[in-house]
Amino acid sequence: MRTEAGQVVNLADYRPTDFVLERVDLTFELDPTETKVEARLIFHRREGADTKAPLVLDGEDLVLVSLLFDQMEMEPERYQAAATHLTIRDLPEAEPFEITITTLLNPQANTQLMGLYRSNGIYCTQCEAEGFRRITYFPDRPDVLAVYTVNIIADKAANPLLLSNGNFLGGAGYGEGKHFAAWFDPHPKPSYLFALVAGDLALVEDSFTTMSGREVTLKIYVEHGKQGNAAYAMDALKRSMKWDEEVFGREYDLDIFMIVAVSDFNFGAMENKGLNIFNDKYILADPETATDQDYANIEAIVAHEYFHNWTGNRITCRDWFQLCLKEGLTVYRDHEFSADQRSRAVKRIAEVRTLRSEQFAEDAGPLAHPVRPAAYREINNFYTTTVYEKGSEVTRMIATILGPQAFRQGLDLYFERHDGQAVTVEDFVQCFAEVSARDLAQFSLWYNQSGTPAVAVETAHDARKKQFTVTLTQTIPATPGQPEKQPMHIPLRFALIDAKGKLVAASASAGSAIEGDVLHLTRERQSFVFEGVAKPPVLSLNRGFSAPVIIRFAQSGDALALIARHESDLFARWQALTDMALPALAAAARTLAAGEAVQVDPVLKESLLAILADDTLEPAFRAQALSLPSEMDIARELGSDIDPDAIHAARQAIISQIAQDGSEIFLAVHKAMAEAGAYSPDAPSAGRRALKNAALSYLGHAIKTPQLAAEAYANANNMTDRSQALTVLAHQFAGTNETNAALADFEKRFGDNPLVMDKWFAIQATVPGGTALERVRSLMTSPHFNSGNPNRVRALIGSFAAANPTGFHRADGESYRFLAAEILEIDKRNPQLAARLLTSMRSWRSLETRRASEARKALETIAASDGLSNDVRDIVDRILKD
Ligand code: B3K
Ligand code: ZN
Repeated sequence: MRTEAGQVVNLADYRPTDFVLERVDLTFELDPTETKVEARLIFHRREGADTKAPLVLDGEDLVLVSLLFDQMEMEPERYQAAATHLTIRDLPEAEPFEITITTLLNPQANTQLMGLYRSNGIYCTQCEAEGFRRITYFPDRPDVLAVYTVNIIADKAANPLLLSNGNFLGGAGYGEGKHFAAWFDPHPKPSYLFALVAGDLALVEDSFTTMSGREVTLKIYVEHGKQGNAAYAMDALKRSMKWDEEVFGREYDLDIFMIVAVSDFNFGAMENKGLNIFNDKYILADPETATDQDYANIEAIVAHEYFHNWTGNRITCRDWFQLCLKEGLTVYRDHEFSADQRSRAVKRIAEVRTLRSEQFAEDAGPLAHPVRPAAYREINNFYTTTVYEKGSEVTRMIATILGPQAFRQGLDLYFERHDGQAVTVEDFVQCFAEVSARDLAQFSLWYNQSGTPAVAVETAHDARKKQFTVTLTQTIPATPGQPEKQPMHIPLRFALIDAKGKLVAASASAGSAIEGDVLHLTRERQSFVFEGVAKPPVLSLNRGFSAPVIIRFAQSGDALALIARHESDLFARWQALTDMALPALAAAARTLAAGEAVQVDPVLKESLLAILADDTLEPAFRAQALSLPSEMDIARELGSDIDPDAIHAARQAIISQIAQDGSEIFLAVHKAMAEAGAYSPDAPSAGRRALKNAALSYLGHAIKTPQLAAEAYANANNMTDRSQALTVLAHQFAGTNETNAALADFEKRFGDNPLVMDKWFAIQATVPGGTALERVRSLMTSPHFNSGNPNRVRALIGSFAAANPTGFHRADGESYRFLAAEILEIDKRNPQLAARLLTSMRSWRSLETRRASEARKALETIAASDGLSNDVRDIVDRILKD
C-alpha cells in the first residue's frame, strides 16, 4: 500500500511491509544547492513474508549517487531506480542486511516546502505526510518505526546551529570552515516525525521539572532580535507540560524539547519528535504586534504540538487513513487545555462557530468525507477540518458517553497498551469499550459516515399523566460515495427548565434511553419520556454542543428568549440567540432579494441588548453574543440559490437597526470597557477588549461617521485595538480620508514586520463589495507582498477567497477567474498551498445560477490545464464531480 501519483489508495488494501526496518543512520552534508544525504538502513525480512519479495522504497525528486549492500557497491541488475521508487531484489531470506543510499538534493530550489528546504538562510524539513521520501529512498509510511542517529555537517559560519530529533550526542570541527553535530533519538519513530534544522538563529532557553523530578531543557529558536517575542510561547509550553501531567498523567520523555520558528511554512506547525517546527506566526508575539487572537492561537498551537508527543508520536497511526487518531484526539486535548486556561463557555462557543462555518460547510459539499476516510488520492488534502475538528468532537462524544472517570481510564489503557505502536481507530475505541463495558460498535459509525446528521425535535406534554415526551428523528444526508446511511449513536445533553430558568425535577421513564443529563439517540426515531412533570417545561437540547449535529426544533420565540436569558449553561444561551438570529437573517436576505425592506425582530433585538447591558455576564461572552451569525452561516442556512450581495445587505441592515436602537448602551459599554494601564493578554482583559471592539463596530453603524474608529485607532496601545479600529474604518468607511490615513500609518509603522503586514493585507482583502478584487490585484504589487511566502498568499488571496463573500462572489465571475489563474501559478511552486486555496470554491453549487455557472467555468479551466499537481487535480476533480 503506497501512494502512486494520481492513484487511489484504499484503506481495505492495507498490509504490513515485507521488511522490518531496525535502524536508521543519516549523514547530511548540507549545501544550499547540493546537499548530500547518506542513509544507512538495516532491514530484515518480516517473518512469514514472501522470501522472494523485493524491497520497494519510496522516493521523489531524488538524484541517486550510489547504492551499497552491506558496504559493497550493489550490482546494477539487482536494483531499479524509478521516479517514485527504488526497487531492490535478491535480498536475504532472514538475516539482517544493510543498505546504504546516497542521494543529492537541492534545498534552495525546493519551493514546495516539503522534504528538506532552505529559506531565509535556514535549512529546515517538513516530512508529514510523505516528505521524507524527498530526502532519501525510504519506506515512507507511518507504520515503519525505527531508531534514528543523525549526523549533520555544514559550513560553520553560516550554520552555527545544527539540530535534529532526540538528544545531542556531540559535535566538533570538521575540516576547513565546517563542523558537525550528532543526534540520537532513542524513541522509535516513523519518518514523518524526522526533523533537521540548520542555520543561524537566536535562542531563548528555560527549563521544566517533570512530575518525576527530571529536568528538561526547553529551547525556542527564533530570528536574531526576536528573542523578546518568544516569552509567551515559552510560558504556554510550560503550562502545557504541566497540564498534560495533571490532567492526563503524561510526562515528557527526552532531556530536551526544542521549537524552531521559521517564516516559510505550509501550515501552522509540526510535532517532530523533540524538535517542533513552527510557522513563526504561532510563536512570535508582543502587545505592539500581536492581537488577543494571536496570543490565544499561540497558546493553543504550542499546546497542540506538545500534546502530540503522546498522542501521535509515542502512539502513532498505522496508516494515513487513521490520521484522526492523532489529530482529532490532539485537537480535543488542546481544546480542553484552552478551556481550562481561559473561559470554558466562551472557548466552546468559539469552537462551535468554527466547526459550523468550516466543518459543516465541508460536510455539506463535494469535499465531504468521513472522519476516517476509506480512500484518498492525495493525503495532503485530508488534513481537513473534518479530520481535525469533527475528529475532536467524536472524541468529546466518547467522553460524554463514558463520563470523565471512565474516559480517563480508557485513555490510560490506550497509552499503556499501545505505547511505541502504530495503531488504528479500532484499537483506540476498543480501550473505551473495555473500560466501560459498553458496546461502541454503533458509535463507531461516526468515524465512517460523512455528512452532518440532523435531529428533528418534537415535544408533547400530558398534564393529566404529568408526562413530558421528547421525540427525536435523525437523518443523515447523502454524501459523495455514501448514498445510504445507518442511524448513529448521538449523545445529547439536555435540561428541562421552568419559566424562571430553574431546572425542572423529572424522572426518566423506565425504558427511555436517558442517562443523567444525556439522551442517547440511537434509533432513527426515538421517544424519551419524563415522569412527574406537572407543567410544560422548556427543553434546552444539545447543551454544550454535546453532539456535532444540526438541531431542527421549531421553538417559540418566548422559549428561546427564556433560554437566552436564564439557562445556566452559557453555551445554550448563546445557541438560543443564534437560533433566533439565524432564521431572522435568512428571512431578511430573502425579503431583500425580493426587493422589500428588512425589519429586525424585536425579540431578537431586545434579547441582544439585554445581554449587552448585563454586567453580571463576562465581557467575552457578551462579545460573542453580539457577533451575529456570519454571512457564510446565513448562506448555509439558506442552502441554495445563494446571492451573497443580498445576504450582506440584509445582515448590514439588521446590524444597523440594532446599533441605532441600542446606540446609548453601545456607547456606555464602549466607555466602560476601556482599559487603563498596561496591556495584558490574559483572558479577562482580552474579553473586555473584545466587547469594547464589538461595540465600536456597532457604533460605526449607528453614528455613520469614521470619527470614533479613527480616534480608537489613534489611541490604541496594542494590536488588538489597532487592528479592530482599522477593520471598522476599512470595512465601513472605505475611501474616507480617515481610513486612508490609518492604512498609510499602519504601513509606515509595521512595514518592516511581514507578520503584521499580513493583517493589513487581510483587512483590505475582506473589504466588502465588488471593488475588492481590484484592491487585491493592486496589493499584489505592494513591496510587502511576496508570492513565495505562504503566510502572505493566505493573508491576501486566501482571505479574499474564503472570507469576502461579496468581493469573491462578484456576479460577473471575475474573481473566480482571478483565483483560477493564481492557483495555476502557485501550483507550479507549491501544490499544497494551491490546493488549499482552491477549497474555498467548494460551495459553488449552492450559488444562484449566474454565479454558479461562472464558478464552474473557472473550475473547468483549472481542470483542463496540463501539468496540474496531484494535490490540485484531486481537489478540482472532486469539486466538479456530479
Ligand atoms: N501534523 C501537522 C500537520 C501536517 C500537515 C501535513 N500536510 C501539524 C499538526 O496537526 O499538529
Ligand atoms: Zn496535530
